[in-house]
Amino acid sequence: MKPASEPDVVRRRIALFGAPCDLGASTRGTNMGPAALRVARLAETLQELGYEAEDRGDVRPLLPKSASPIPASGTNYSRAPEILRWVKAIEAEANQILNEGALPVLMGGDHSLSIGTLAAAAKHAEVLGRKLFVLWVDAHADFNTPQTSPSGNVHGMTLAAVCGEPGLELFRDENFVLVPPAQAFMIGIRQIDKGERRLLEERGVNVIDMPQIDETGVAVQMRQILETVRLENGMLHVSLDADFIDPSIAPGVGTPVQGGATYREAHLVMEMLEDSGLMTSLDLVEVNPFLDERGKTATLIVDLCASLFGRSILDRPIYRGGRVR
Ligand SMILES: [Mn+2]
Repeated sequence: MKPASEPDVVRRRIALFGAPCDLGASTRGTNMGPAALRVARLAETLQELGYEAEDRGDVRPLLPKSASPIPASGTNYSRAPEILRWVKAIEAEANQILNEGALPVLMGGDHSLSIGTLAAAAKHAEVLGRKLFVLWVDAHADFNTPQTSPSGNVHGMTLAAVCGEPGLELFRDENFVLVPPAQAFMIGIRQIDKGERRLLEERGVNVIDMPQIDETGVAVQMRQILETVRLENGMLHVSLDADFIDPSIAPGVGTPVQGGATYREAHLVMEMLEDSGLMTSLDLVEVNPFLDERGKTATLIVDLCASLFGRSILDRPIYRGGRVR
């Protein structure tokens, strides 16, 4: 048997799991996300593309070992201890899947849950002696802390939590492997809070905002990111927030922002990721079926996943960088 670090092995087996939790957001409804992605035939679509794709069902929040300290109430950050119970369950599941040599796909749920998959991916990369890179595909940077966030919503703090920002220690035990901010790339960003912007600059996070995509096209930006990861022999965690895509075609999200990725831009990002062979774990988050129009958003996410896992119009290389095989 080939070791788990062999990319071919990692890519051919996919394990999906759901986390029906919406506690990290102000708007309720992403707890129905896993169900919507299942109805939109996510697992079946991947199977039709030749993958051994297994749906392991939903995780349940883990009981805390000891009573967690309750953070200052008054904002939605008071939900953090309950979110932590979900994060722990997600981390355990993703860790198990990575150890089996499969590619974990989290079906969220709101974006706070990605703390769990990122914790598992960072730990796994460290064991393999490789760097973990993160591609945050989102309208928002999710780099707030309880100090900078106007709402206290944990789904806006995910990357800050895994990058080691103060104020989010609740989510990091002594074994937590941090993601260095310089290994985090963001694409599609068009809404950043004031304090968050300062933090992103200070920490050196690589932010590709929508104006940069307008100027150069998405391919130029993606090629640079993928080349960086490839030259470092990195692992790549992709976190796809449905609000990356323009709300005109992906209306089922709690925090829509105008001016998002078009249908073709979104597919091109996916096609280049597929062509690079670099992705080792994935989140599909923030699909809110309660706000959706006839399953449009879940269907689009599954359609994007088909591109992400190999469906192509013509079998021609699109990334034009080196490929991990
Ligand atoms: Mn997000």
